[in-house]
Amino acid sequence: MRWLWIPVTCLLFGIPQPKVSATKDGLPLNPNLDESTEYPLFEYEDVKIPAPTRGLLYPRDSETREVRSLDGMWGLMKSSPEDPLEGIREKWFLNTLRQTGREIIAMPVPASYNDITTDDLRDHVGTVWYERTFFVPRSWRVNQRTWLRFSSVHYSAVVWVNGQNATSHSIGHLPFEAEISRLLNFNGENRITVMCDNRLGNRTIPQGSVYEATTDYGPVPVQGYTFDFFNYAGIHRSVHLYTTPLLHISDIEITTKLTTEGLGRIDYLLWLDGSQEGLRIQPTHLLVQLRDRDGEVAAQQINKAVYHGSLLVPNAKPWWPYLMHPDPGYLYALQFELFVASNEEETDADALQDAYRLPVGIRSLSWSNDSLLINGKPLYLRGFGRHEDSDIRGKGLDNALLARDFSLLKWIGANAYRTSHYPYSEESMQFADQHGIMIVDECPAVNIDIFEPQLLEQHMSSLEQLIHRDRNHPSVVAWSVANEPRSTKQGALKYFESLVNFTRSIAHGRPLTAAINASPTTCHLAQFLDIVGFNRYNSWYQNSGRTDMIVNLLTNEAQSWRDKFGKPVIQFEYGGDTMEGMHSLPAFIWSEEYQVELFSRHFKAFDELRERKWFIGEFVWNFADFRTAQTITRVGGNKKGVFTRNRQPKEVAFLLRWRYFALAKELDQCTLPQDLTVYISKHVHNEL
Ligand code: BDP
Repeated sequence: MRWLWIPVTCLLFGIPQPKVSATKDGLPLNPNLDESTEYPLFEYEDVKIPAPTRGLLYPRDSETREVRSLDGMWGLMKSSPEDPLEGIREKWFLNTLRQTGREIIAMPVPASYNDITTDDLRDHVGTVWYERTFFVPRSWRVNQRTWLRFSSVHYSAVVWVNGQNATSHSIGHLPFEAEISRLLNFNGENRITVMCDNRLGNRTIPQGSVYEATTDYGPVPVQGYTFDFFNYAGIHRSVHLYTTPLLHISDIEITTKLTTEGLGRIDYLLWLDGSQEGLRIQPTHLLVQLRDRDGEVAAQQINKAVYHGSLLVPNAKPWWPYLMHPDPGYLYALQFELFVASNEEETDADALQDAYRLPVGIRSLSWSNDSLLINGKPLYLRGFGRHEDSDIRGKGLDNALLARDFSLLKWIGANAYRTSHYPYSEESMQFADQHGIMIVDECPAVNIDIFEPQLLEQHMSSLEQLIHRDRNHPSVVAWSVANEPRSTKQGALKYFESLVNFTRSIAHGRPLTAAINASPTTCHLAQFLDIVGFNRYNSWYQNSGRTDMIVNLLTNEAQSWRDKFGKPVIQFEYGGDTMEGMHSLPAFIWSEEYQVELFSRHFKAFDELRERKWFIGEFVWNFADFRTAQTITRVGGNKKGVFTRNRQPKEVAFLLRWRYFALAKELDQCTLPQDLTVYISKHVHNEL
């Protein structure tokens, strides 16, 4: 029997279900999938375009708003894998989970739940229930609205506050929120209950399939998936409560430009929410101030139009990527103050209705058929594919790890990374803005395979939510619509044409790309993109052990992508698994020496390609070792990291550091770090 399931959120709220035929819906998506199977082409006229997301501004304190973290220890209870919806039937959310009489364990938030305990929770398939209590101050009752915001729960979540449904969401790695003012108890304790479901099916992003394994103890559901990272689950990022005034700024969209004369321009759109019943407050005007790093006002205006406007910034300090300028990642604070006053110029504290400050980098981004440019200067991206992954906490947000990763990125001289294979934390996007690290921002569509309209709707929604979340970040230089989809299949053509057309309509000034592993002659996706990205494992999955074939194979392939599509080309993945501490001279696969040799031959190919002008970047796979599902090709996980899982360098890290700084010096005249070379002898100057 195959475990046929539909998203819990649909069951609960009566969202109409797609017609499910057992045989078709049950098409397996697991490692045994027959790659040659072709599926019928679908007519996409019926596909529902996702409605624009609104709200979800990152929670920030201000004189009109208060933010509280609900991070910390929560309680967690598993439901039976054979009956994941029993808690819904039995209404577990109406009472404390303790009332069920089952075991409740302490579970940190944020964290994946998988690697915290010593039992079978790691491989649990189905639902788990989280719970915690909290208080809110009485002052929040008067003229305030209270919002509950989850930065990410993987894969889907249903949320209750004091037993009443507050919200639900599916697709991991993306934020969601709800106003909960009416559900709160201001005179005592409050309780949040979250049901989290980790199951992936044919219509989830990414796809997977739950099948039944026959074990010595009877049948058990098992989650199958083809992507190469562990399907960690749980409340992965922070949970916040925050308040807003009754009428407040609910959403902001900005676009920046920089002229060659150094004049900056910020266009903004604002959304206000005053949707509470009986609310009759009308804003009179908006005071917009742009403050520089020292808090000085660089530009300002009073705007009676409120919902949109433009600021001109003379002598703007541009946002530059790391190593392209001595002062990279320059951010201003764009301060919006909304007034309800008798006089349309009045800006005193009593008339202030709401205040929100958005960090803003001023830069222009443009692209052509040959290049990608920031502030008119062509970019050469040098960086990594990465994962949010670490020991014990899995995919849980960890600020110490985040800070360490950015130290390493800067130490090694990288100027970019791709958020392979899903949106990364909002905190990491803010870090990237601050440090000038450019982001190729990828949606969670990894290895998608069965191209159906319902999948397309989810896929479009994941991109819509991602773009909505990240469109104001200066660090985002491209959207990646997928990683290694089965883009040679017949159904892929229509699917990707629809997907890309939709994404282009909301792309907010960024080019579209993807990480493709098909070939230029068979791929149905590349023709729709602005930048062609490919993944290729020369001398690893192909021609293992033969580093002497890399230069020809790689330069020929890149040239074919260029010849076929006439677009800028980038390599998003190359690399080889390397066991830290394993040595072999001459080099042998899995040794540190082999990784060094393999990288060095790629550098040679990249340098030949750079001369052809349309080759715009090189990304290593991967920044650090990471956990995968259990398979005989992975020793404790994927070991293609330049750094180990606990963020220490392998031998290749020092070579890559030379390479990235050499490129930065050649292209952007950066100063080399003092410790790039070590003293050897007075006759040898190991300098670039
Ligand atoms: C690529 C995938 C990536 C894998 C990598 C590998 O995009 O997710 O981890 O291969 O096999 O095809 O190491």
